[in-house]
Amino acid sequence: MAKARRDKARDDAQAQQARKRGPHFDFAAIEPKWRERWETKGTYHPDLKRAKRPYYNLMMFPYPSAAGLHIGNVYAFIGSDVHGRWMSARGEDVFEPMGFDAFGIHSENFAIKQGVHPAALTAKNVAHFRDQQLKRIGNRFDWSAEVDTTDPAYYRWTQWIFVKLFKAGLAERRSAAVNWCPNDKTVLADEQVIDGHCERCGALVERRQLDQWFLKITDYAERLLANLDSLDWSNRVKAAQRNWIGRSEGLEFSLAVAGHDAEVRVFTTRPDTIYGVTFVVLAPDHPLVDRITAEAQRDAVTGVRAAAEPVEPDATPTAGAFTGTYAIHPLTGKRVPIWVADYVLMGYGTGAIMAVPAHDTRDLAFARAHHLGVRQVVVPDGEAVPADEAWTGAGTLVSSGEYSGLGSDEAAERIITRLEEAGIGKRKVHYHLRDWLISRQRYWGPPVPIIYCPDHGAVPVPEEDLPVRLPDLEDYLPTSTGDSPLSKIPGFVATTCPICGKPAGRETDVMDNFLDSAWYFLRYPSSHDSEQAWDPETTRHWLPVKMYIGGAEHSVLHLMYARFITMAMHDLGHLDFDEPFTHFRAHGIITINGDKISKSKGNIINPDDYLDDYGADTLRAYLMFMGPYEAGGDFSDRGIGGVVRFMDRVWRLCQPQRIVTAKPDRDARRQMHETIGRVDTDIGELKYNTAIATLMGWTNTLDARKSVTADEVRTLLTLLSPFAPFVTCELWERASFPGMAVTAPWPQVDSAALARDVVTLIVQVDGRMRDRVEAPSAATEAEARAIALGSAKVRAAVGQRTVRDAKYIVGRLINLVTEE
Ligand code: ANZ
Repeated sequence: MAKARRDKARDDAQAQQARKRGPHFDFAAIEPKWRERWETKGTYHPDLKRAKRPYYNLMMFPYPSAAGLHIGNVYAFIGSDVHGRWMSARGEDVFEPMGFDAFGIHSENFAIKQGVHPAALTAKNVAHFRDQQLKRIGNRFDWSAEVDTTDPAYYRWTQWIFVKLFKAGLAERRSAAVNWCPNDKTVLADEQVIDGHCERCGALVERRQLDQWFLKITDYAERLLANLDSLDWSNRVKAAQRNWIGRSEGLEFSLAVAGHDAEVRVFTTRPDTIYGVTFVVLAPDHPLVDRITAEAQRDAVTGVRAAAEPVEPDATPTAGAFTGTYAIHPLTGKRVPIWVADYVLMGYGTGAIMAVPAHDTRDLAFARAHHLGVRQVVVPDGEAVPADEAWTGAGTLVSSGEYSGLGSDEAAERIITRLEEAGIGKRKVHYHLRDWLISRQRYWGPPVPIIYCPDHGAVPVPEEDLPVRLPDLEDYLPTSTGDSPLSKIPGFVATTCPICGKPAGRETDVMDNFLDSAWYFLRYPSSHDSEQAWDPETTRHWLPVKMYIGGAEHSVLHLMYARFITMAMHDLGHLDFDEPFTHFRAHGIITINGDKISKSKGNIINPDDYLDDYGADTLRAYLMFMGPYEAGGDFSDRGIGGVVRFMDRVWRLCQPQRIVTAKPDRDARRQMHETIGRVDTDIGELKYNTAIATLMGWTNTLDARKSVTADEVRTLLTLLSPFAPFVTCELWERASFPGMAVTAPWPQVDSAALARDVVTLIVQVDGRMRDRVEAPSAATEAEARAIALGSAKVRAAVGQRTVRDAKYIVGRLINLVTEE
């Protein structure tokens, strides 16, 4: 008992201590009061049908983990909210929804670890995220539009999108060598494999040949690339997308196979190096391998095929075998050996290459390992080639027959034309982008809505029968055979063919949760619509999204998929725009005392503690003050102190007894309007840190005076409200201003007020600068002349001469012109 009491006393003292670090006003009472007020008034709920100036302000919805929101999420959401609040103050009808991306392996793996059903875990996590965390951070969320991707009322439409894509030929099932994570027991999309390892769990990924569902995003490669030019997105994200799409122009041509009635087709981006070909390489799973491999070489080739694993991008390629067969070089007629090696991938280009070791690093490494020839055909202009390296740049051709002496570009053009005319080659563009593999042999996702009929094959579930509900399974653990857990449920699998009514079986794979998040922004404005995925009119009203803010780590996954789904839905007549986000900005990331945030470093920051100790406004202002929003910043306990003092100062300054009704004098007005101008520009450019610094500076100036005017207090509270919505509303109310700080119109800069009363004039005598003098900004020419002549330096320069004329630039300069 005594110990428990002692512990409690200690805890109380600590809590007290913690509280003292925060601002002195009673934020714990102020926040719930305003939260409730905003909710009752529907302050953040725009009229989705009739809003006059719809402005869709989107942020990336979280996946609700058991650990709760982390400080990085909070940083992202608050920065986006500041933009939304600023836009709202500027008169836009801002729609700022929030939801939960709650399907997927993350949630499922965690559920398995905890021994809880994913549905139960998800419900609990969602409630915690929404009620304990998101509602406290002070964002202007419109909760009436909330979506949860695991809700059948949502995933019904995810399945509907799949059916639409299937009917349009954009979803197809095919056997493919896929990435298999032995730890997560599921396939992974190429994008989820980082340097040969599972992006999520880090396990070494295996290759398996399996039947899988793909969405044909590659049909859209060119458009996904071309449209980027017209999007106002962070440049680094556009660059990442361009790189991921990987457009590559080159030549595709065929080489005859000696002794076989066959041809090898290769793709090269360097036709100028064609005379340097010393061997040809086929991917291990290239269809020609079996046909052309000589008996004596069969074992060696089979060995390579069996071992073939995805090659890590930078690994030195050495594994390979000679097929015993030769190809005929189309220009020289010489025989070059055909090899099989795993550094050539079946999934890119033609799955076969002409190898030019003198000019390609990987070909050179392979040639060295297998003692194959190296033949230099391009010499760099001016630079010396290191003897042991491949020269991969352009240059002048040598040892290249009639093309010797030409530059790389011209030679390439002529060689392409020649092979085209000979009918064996073609100019060709290839893309690195792969089709999107969406089937998962897991439980926690929307089932792929397909039925297999013995007579009709894969038949989509009729739209009116959607959703195909995910059954409530006791045993939802993944299997190691590649079969999904749903295949263990006869009651789920057994169904009838929608076409002929004969017994049929359901597809048992579920869909990648990147499909859930590829369209959630289309659902928010229509979240209550039970008849359709989105209401066309509401969609037209609100979309495309005006501003999307999120992490750069989603550059090539989520953002590419969302663009693809939007384009496809547009082409199928369901949307009248084909790009979902006209503006996208990537926010920076937060470090903690200079370190990356990570569990292993033990430096996880729980935003709840800061909300408890400092309140939402101070946490918001501090996070936004840490650095330019697009660059991120460093979180430290020391740094937050300055923001606490700032908030306390604002609190004291804006108390009713200090506010006078007089108009601010000229100087004070100028300061106020300079502040408005700077804060407005900085918020617009997401430079929240300097906006806050400007407000701090102005607050100090105001606080040095005995009283402040109502104009100044109103302006300060409005400018600060995007960062600190609660306390600004409270002070606004105490000052008896009408309305609320968060709905007050954004102040406009009065440029007349910016003029300074006194300016420094440069005084020239006959064009030479002689002095600087202070003069009223509105001084007439005669006044300015008199003031200039008041300077001893100027008088000395004029000497005995008389001033004949003057050139006067108001506010800047006066030039006195004397007689000869
Ligand atoms: C001959 C050559 C000579 C090449 C040279 C390069 C330099 P990007 O830019 O990525 O498109 N390649 C083609 N298909 C391949 C495949 N399936 N697996 C592995 N490598 C493949 O690269 C195209 C170049 O990568 C092609 O041009 C080909 O090698 C190789 F001095 O052809 B090159």
